[in-house]
Amino acid sequence: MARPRVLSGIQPTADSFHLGNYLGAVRQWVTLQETHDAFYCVVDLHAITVPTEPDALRRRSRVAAAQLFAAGLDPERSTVFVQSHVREHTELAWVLICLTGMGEAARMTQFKDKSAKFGESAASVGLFTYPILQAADILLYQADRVPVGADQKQHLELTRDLGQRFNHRFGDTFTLPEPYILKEVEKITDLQDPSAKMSKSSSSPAGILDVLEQPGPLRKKVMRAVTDTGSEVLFDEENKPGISNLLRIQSALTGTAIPDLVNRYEGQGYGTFKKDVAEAVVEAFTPIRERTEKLLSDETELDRMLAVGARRASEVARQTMEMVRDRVGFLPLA
Ligand code: AQP
Repeated sequence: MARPRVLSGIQPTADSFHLGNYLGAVRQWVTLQETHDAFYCVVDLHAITVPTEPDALRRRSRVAAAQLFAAGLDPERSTVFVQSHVREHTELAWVLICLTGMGEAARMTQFKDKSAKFGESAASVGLFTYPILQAADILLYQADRVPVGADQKQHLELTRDLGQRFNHRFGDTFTLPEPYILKEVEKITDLQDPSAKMSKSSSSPAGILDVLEQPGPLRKKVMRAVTDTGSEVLFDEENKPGISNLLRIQSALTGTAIPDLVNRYEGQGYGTFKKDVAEAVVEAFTPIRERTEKLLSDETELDRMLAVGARRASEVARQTMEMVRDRVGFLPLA
């Protein structure tokens, strides 16, 4: 029997992924390649929905791809590619845009949050249609599952709605995907503001732990993470959001259940606990940083690996788009 298919993407919007991207998404991607037919892309078309400098985009796209391989994606088992290399993403997005209501798109909270930064009238139409391009990314590959953090739940619902609408109007074409969200790591929060998600674009440097950061700054940031009043290491999202976030991180990185961590640090205060969290972060990130640096030292080879991924992805995307063109009523090219 064919393996279920998984697809996910990550934006090349910074010079490093952060701990939220890693725990909420990339680490799951690595696990899922064992049991799924896996497609993972660096979504550079999404990155240009906010102003982007061309050289930075090129650099960050390679850095993103290198981190994916360095984190454990195996090019033999996973199809890793850059979104703009597969033209069908934008083509399908257009068809889906024409099926989306204005009100439906306007309800997407990520647009509201991100456009608030520029002022709604200065935000691009691309930012407004971002979730529809994301729906195209997923439906194009007939994905069964999409591993993401909690922030993407609403976009996944839109993807299912659009897939269903297309199927209903034009005949069965798309697989309807299920989100794959690990509750324990669905939202890693900012170290300085535990009410906000850790984010490439909105966290302050002190609030974010970058995968490619050196051990020194990583340790410092964990030690300076906002903690809550009191001195006991307890999991209490409401009254101790800072410590609870660190417990979630420590549990995910060491595989130790949160109640066991709470027992271990009983009576020890925040200092010892934070030191151990810092070590767990350094231990997880150091090998990924070293492998990323190695991959980036040979751009020709990295670009070749991405070209292999793009060819495999294009094969699937082309088949889906052929079906879509025919069903929508576009004339075949004679
Ligand atoms: N804090 C987080 N906790 C858990 N999962 C997270 N993800 C992002 N932040 C957290 C998940 O990482 C994947 C890739 O994210 P993305 O780069 O496509 O964009 P994003 O969700 O918008 O992440 P950022 O860091 O906030 O990026 P910018 O600032 O560029 O928009 C997704 O699966 C996401 O859920």
